[in-house]
Amino acid sequence: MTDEFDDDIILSELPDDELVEQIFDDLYDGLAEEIAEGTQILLDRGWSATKVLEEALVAGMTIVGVDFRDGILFVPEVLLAANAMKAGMAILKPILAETGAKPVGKIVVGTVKGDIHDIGKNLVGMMMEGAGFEVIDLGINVPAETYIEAIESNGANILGMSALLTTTMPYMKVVIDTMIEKGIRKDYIVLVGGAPLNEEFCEAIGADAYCRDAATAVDVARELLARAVHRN
Ligand code: B1M
Repeated sequence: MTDEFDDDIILSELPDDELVEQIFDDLYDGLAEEIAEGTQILLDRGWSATKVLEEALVAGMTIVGVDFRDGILFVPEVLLAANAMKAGMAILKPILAETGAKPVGKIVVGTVKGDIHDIGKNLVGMMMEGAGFEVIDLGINVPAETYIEAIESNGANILGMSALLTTTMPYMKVVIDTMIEKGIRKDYIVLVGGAPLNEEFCEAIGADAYCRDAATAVDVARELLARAVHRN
């Protein structure tokens, strides 16, 4: 009888570099349990949550993205990879969101209408919580009215919008224009992010800042909030 488990890899026995390679493979194959296990092992070995996130999970997802673009992977496979990534993020979340301080500000986040990518937006939410912000997460496919209702009813200081598609990023301008029409644009800091965006786009749509990643979003939010407080 052949033992089908002969080839099983024991994640905890791999050195760090091989474990990270294995995490890339497991993410690619959408293996949520293995991703959760690998994430926990790296943390137990003293890796910081940010290091695990950047060097294992985000780096692995980048490989998935390249093969998705090149037509090697398709939507169902990428969805599995995204779910596996979320299993790792669920372990990191309490660590990234750990804070004893009272909220330094309130941010409403959401992925714009027409767009269902939420991994980057979720990361921004986690890092913001970790930095002491109160986060109101509106989820995906968010229309302008919902963003505006949420910032007003929650007394938020910041609106953070995410878009991953070149076809949905222009919707950010619709939201900002609606805020202008309502005369409330200047009452809020508007941050935008997502892989296809850049500084020029941010400027063109009238947002306050483009955040290339979640850590930048935290730094920029802190800085602009401090400036706004000093102005008032
Ligand atoms: Co999509 N997809 N996808 N997808 N997908 C991309 C974005 C794409 C670049 C893949 C590719 O071709 N290489 C491509 C877009 C091309 C383009 O527009 N130019 C694409 C496409 C085409 C599509 C579909 C149209 C495919 C189809 O159906 N034919 C479809 C669209 C669905 C829709 O939204 N209406 C689609 C669907 C999907 C899945 C559902 C399968 C899945 C999403 C699952 C989910 O999110 N729950 C998916 C995925 C996973 C991806 C890739 C592979 C990975 C995205 C991701 O999670 N990255 C992606 C390829 C890629 O980006 N490499 C791709 C990891 C994440 C941590 O990074 O989201 O960039 P990111 O977030 C970063 C920063 O950008 C920034 O901080 C984050 C953390 O550092 N940031 C912010 C993001 N939002 C921010 C907001 C802020 C601040 C910073 O506010 C303050």
